[in-house]
Amino acid sequence: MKTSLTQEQIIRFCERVEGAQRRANDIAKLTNEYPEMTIEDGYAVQNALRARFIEQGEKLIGWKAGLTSKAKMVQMGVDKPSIGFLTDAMSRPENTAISTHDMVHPRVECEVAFVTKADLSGPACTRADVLAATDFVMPAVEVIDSRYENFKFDLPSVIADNSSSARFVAGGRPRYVDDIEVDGIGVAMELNGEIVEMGSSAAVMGHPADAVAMVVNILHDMGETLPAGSFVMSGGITAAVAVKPGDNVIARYQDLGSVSLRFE
Ligand code: 0L1
Ligand code: MG
Repeated sequence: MKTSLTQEQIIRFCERVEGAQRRANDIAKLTNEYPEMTIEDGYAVQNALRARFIEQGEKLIGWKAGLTSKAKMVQMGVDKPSIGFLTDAMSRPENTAISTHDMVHPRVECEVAFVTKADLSGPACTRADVLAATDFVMPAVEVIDSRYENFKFDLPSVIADNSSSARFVAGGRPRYVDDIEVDGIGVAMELNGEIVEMGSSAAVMGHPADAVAMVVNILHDMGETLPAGSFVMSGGITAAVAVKPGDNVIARYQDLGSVSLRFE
């Protein structure tokens, strides 16, 4: 990928984003300082962040597609999806309390996650390739947390902030893709016992496997592939919902069971 940022600028922005993530403090979006920042520049900062986390001992376990539904794009005022990396440190077990103190302004969203059994590579990865390489799908709730002031950003800035990745909880009932309609999974999100969001997995780019193919094709542009055994979240089906200490969230999925989280 061709970047307009120098290596020194990439490191400086990476350190700023890492500091905001580690200290859970908000920062101005990077394009305030560098309005010419491109999507490729955003990925250069994200890649530097990934290298730093791995150097610090975190393990890359997969990827996420972000901003893949109309509801999410409208909510965040952007017109294109993005990707972000996932490490073991972001994973939380079901039914344990998730602290909000180490996040700026967390929100939750319901997603379909894919676990792969074969390597996938671009540049022309398709829905069929993804489905053939999928071991199983399972429900997941992503806890996103933009480190930008007031959750306001543009695409290059949010990509640099690892597409707002923070935590995720996978659970429910894993299913083989041949046994269900992956693009017809109804979902309802309950917050403290009240349904606050409903949707269908078709809202994710028409079919969640298309979002995974997009991840693979963006990885190709960065000279990378998706290895077998990866965990990939395909993107929020509905708009994201803000959470605070004391909140209980249950995401109920047609055919895939449910995922529960609580915040403290
Ligand atoms: O997972 C997502 O869709 C989040 C992507 C980044 C945008 C946001 O923070 O809402
Ligand atoms: Mg998401």
